[in-house]
Parts: sequence; structure tokens; C-alpha cells
Amino acid sequence: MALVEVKVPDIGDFDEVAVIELLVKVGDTVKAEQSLITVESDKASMEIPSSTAGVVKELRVKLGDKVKQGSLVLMVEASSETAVAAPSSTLPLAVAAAPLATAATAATTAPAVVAPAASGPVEVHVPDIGDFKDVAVIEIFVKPGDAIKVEQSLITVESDKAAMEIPSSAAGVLKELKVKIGDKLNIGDLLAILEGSVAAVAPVAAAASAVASVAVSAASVAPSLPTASIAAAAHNPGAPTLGLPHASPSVRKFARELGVPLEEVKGNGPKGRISLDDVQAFTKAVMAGATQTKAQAAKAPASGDGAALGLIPWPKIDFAKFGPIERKEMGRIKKISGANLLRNAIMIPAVTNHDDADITQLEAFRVSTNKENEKSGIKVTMLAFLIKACVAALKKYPEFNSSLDGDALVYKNYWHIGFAADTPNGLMVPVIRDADKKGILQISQEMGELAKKARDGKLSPAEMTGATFTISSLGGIGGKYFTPIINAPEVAILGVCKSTHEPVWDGKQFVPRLMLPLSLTWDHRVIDGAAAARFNAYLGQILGDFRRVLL
Ligand code: CAO
Repeated sequence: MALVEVKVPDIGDFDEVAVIELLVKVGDTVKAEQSLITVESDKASMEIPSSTAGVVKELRVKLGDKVKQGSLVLMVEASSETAVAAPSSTLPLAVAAAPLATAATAATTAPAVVAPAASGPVEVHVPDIGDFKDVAVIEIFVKPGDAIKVEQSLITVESDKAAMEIPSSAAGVLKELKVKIGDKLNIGDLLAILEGSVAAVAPVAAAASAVASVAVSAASVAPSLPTASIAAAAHNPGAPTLGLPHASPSVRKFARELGVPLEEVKGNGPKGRISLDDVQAFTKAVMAGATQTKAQAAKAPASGDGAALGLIPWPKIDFAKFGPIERKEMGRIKKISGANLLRNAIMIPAVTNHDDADITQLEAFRVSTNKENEKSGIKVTMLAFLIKACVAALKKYPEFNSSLDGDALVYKNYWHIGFAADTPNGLMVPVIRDADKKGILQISQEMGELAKKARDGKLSPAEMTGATFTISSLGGIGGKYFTPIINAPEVAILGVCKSTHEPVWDGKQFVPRLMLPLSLTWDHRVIDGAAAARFNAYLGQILGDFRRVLL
């Protein structure tokens, strides 16, 4: 079996186009016309097909290489049943050369495609795009009111082999756009109406530019395309790509099939090019809930419509029917925290254990400490003791200081404790970093500063991230118990309510003790009920007698 060289066919006078994708590898069996690599100029990306069928024996290009007509792409061991295709004669789409050649000629002469220059309305039509039929509009770069320059790209159309930008044949202000995403276009279709044309219509340049893009793409399946037919199109300087995501036609097609918004995918290829892997990684992240598309985020308001969960729609009630109302948009922080709380409430199998801690001695100590430190200006709070006590419990029960990562648990060897702060703008959670290394006075002082910053809306993102466990204290306000929602990706949260004096049986009699209500919510995927009960019991012991921390 013969080894056959597969070379880059005639791709017009596009010199030195970069290889941006390798679509096959050594050992692959390829069919004639199967795409082997994707190359890209600044206006078009195109897939280069194999001129023969067989098994890939050697790849002669790598990503980033610059290739042109005649460059060796790979060596194929031709399969016995397939005749080696002569690069310029046997491929079926060599036929494309004829219409394209005609197109180029037509472009120079055919005013029917492009309306002549005028000061009134000017129609912009699809120029000759070779024998590509019914190409879909996949991007629109302009909108009514935009000032359009000659040759400025108006839309991108795409066949299954190439994406191409269609430029304007005239300058002026866009009055009407006659196409929308998804429309199928052919030569001569009306694209747009411009008004107040400020420059002469440039039928040759514009039409040729589009022909060029298509010709190049056609070249991928029509190796014998005459260079002459695209000569005018080889350079189309200055036409902006206007935010077009940097991806090859096959990647675009793949993304569209999956419903992936390509403009939201981060490209990791050269110059931010989006590869198939990038689209797959994005899809996986969305499926795992690690990221959201903009459409999903917009669809997930704090109230949630529940459609994604198959729930019946949220009741829509005209409250004004029952009495006077006033509608106020929720603030940014409430919207953000609402969406987070909703996700955490739905996704975490959370259980809450309630318990009481006897803080009679601790409160007496706190009050006397504050008296002694009156002049320092630092007020020691119960929350500071709670933070310290929680660190001790987290160290004893490390899974409470962990996070779920797929099927693994990430244990954190640092103890950053978040505390919920009620602010005029909504709930915020500043973080005391390395609480294990700090004393009660320092924690109290930092908490006071962070709580003030939170109320003033001055917390930095760094001051609100990295918590390993959170405490939500309503102790200064009231209440008995509540069920706090876990601050994902943490796995537990402690809710604290107002301490009250209660009669406690000491074995002989009821004595008045100051009891602090604790509510521990935990993620049942990570923590079991027994562990939660032990955590609460240990926390209670420490709060009852802080000397236990030393044991
Ligand atoms: N039991 C009884 N009294 C308590 C108490 C408790 N558990 N915790 C605090 N107190 C007392 C304090 O001692 C203080 O009394 P004095 O003024 O007489 O000294 C008073 O209540 C006010 O305390 P505080 O709430 O201002 O201070 P703090 O350190 O306890 O809390 C902070 C600070 C930022 C947590 C608090 O201001 C706050 O925002 N709490 C609300 C948190 C919240 O909204 N959680 C719900 C989240 S879920 O929606």
C-alpha cells in the first residue's frame, strides 16, 4: 500500500495561515474529504480535507505552524479500495471552482447584487458566496442606528465547513436589518437598508471580500479552486471582527448543538481561541453546577421559578386587587445572596440539631473582662468566645471544617470563621482569618471593625471569602432556635440565639443558669447525626468551661 502525501490545496492567495486545530492523529483512519486540520486567517477559518482515504502514518504539522498551498500536512497509507486522489482533479467539489470563478467575475460587474451608491436608502444584499446555499446567520454585529462603513462586517454566516463574515457594500446609517439569527441566506438576499450613504458603494471590494471567505472555505473541499477567483479577496484589512468568539466552524457547530453560548466560554488556545476541549469543559462545569450560563443566572432570581426542578409555576398574583401596594426592586446584595441561599437550600441535604450551652460562668467572665478593659475601647463579645470555641470543636471534628469536591472531601488546615452580619443592604458574611491563632481580644476588635465595614458597605471581596465555617448569631436580637442555611461550599453552620436564664436540674434542685440556644445545620452527605450531636455536646462543654480547650 502506497504512502501518499496530503498537502494543503489551493486556498487562494492566503499565505501563511496558522494551524489552529489538529482533527486527526497518527493511526486514525480517514476518509477522502475528511477534515484533517483547521487553519485560520484573520477573516476566516477553514478545515483542510484529506485528498485520499487511508490510515494516518505521520503528521507533518503541529499547532501554530503556518501553512500555505502545497505545504505537507500528513502522510497517509492509502487504503486499497480507494484510489489516491489527484490533488487537483478528482475531488467532487472541484466543481465549486467554476461558480466561484464566475462569482469573482460577476462581482466585478454585477450591480444586481449590490445597490449603487446613492444618498437615499441603499439596499445591501448578500454578495456572491460561491455555490454555498442556505447558509445560516449565526451572528449579527450591527443594529439599527449604527454608522456602517464600507466593508464593515455585518453578519457571520456558517455552512458546515466554514464561517464567513459578510461585509457591507455601502456606507451609511443602518435603518433596517432584514435578517435575524438562524435565517438561511443565499446570494442576492436583502440584508439591510442603509440611509444617508456617506461613501461610494464599493460593490467589487465588498462582494469580493465575501467571495474570498467562501472561496477559502470552498478550497477546503475544492483543492483545484483557481487562485484567480479569489485574488481580490486576499486582503480585507480593517474589517472588525466585533467580538466574534475565536473558534473554528466545527467548534461553533459543536457548541451550537449543545446549546453552549460560545461567547461565555473561555478559550485556552493561542490568542484565547476556543477549542472543543474548552466547550466540553464549560459544559461539564455547567452540568456540575460549578458555573452558570448568563441565561441560567438571569433565570434564577431569589424567588426562583422552579421550572428547572419540574415544579409548578410560582403563583402570579395581582396584589393590587386586594389593597394598595408599593413595588421596590431588591438591592444587589439581596439578589446575590438570595440566589446563593436558594441553591444551598435546594442542593444540600441539610439537617439541624438544636442544643443548649450553659454559659453562666462564661458570661460572668465576659462582663468582668469588659469592666477591666473598659479603657481599651475593645468590647469583648459572646460571639468572639463562640468563634474560639468553634475552632476547638472544628479541630476535634475536622470533617466540619471540610468541603465536598466531587467524591472527595477537602480538609482545610486553616480555620477562617465567617460571621453573618445584618446590614442595611442585606446579609453579609465577613471572615475572621486564622481564628485559631488569635486571642479573644483581637477577634472582638476585628469583628467590630469588619461588622462596621459591612454596615458601611465597605467590605472587600477578600474580607468575605475563604471561610471554613460560619456562625450566624441572632443573640443580640432574640429568638430561641432557628435553622440557618449552610454557606456552601462549607458543610456546617452554627446558629446562635439569645441566652436566657432557665431552671436547670443540678441533681438535687433546679438552679438558675444562663443557657445559650445553639442550632447546628450540617450537610448530611459529609456529616452524620451522631457526629453533629457530638460536635454540639463538645461545643457546649467548652462554652461551659473554657479550660477544656487546654486539654
Ligand atoms: N444572648 C444574649 N445576649 C446577647 C447574645 C446572646 N447570644 N449575643 C449578643 N448579645 C448581646 C450583647 O451582649 C449586646 O448586649 P450589650 O449591648 O448589653 O452588651 C447586645 O446583645 C448586642 O450585641 P450585638 O449583636 O451587637 O453584638 P454581637 O457581637 O453579638 O453581634 C453581629 C455582632 C455583627 C453578629 C450582629 O450585629 C449582627 O449583625 N447579628 C445579626 C446576624 C444575622 O442577621 N444572622 C441571621 C443570618 S440568617 O438570616
